[in-house]
Amino acid sequence: MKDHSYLAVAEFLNEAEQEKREVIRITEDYPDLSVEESYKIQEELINMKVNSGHRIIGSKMGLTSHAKMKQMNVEEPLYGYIFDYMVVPSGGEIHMSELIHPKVEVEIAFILGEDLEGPEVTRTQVLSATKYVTPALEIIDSRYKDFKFTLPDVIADNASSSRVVIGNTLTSLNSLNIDLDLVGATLYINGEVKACGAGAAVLDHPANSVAVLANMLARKGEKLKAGDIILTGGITEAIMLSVGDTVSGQLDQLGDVSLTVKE
Ligand code: OOG
Ligand code: MG
Repeated sequence: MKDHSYLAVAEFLNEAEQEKREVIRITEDYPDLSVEESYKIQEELINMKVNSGHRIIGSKMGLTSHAKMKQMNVEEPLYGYIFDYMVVPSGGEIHMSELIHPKVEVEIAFILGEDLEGPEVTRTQVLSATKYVTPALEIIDSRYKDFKFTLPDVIADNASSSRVVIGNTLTSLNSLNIDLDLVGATLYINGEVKACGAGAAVLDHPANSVAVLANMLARKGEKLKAGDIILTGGITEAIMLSVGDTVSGQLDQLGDVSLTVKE
């Protein structure tokens, strides 16, 4: 792909999000698109959002659990960015009319108290730099037709990021009685259990996900900063949402997080 095409592809994906319309995969037109090139498209997309007045509040890892990798048929983790306009308060609403074909995931989010700079960040360093952990629901809304993509497609599309609900309870790690890999997570929709798992599903321990992120960001000279919110990735497969759904994510010792789907 030629350098000037990165911007054009980023514009195409940004418009798809704004117009709430699914589009064909970019690898249909660029079958040789590499992971490195797809992050360049993502960078253009992120700059475009920043230039239009949106603020980055954190980042996310995706495809960090086998359940997610299997569901999406992609075997490698990726990262993306979370913006202020994506945040919904716990107990709040998302609107189907603003989205394409949203799915929900239950995740463990980290809030950093110190910067983390790769390339050799370890799980132990992540844990000592972490101020709080909190339950989160991530609403992913791939801009691609039928929610189908390859790794470069989904990287360019800012890892399907769409909405994020952060729990109201912030827990410091030293007040937990169990390690985060043993934290059970259950996703309820309309009172029914739709998926469940444990923190260990995420790269053996959710803190590993933050370490991998810090180390990936180091490749382009970026670091994770104190105050950043980091979503570590869906513990279970993602579940399709419909108008009228009430969603609740419950995590051992971390508390609950919920949302309602409106028209
Ligand atoms: C890509 C984003 C995956 C996660 O938590 O694994 C993700 C997708 O499945 O659309 O956010
Ligand atoms: Mg996710």
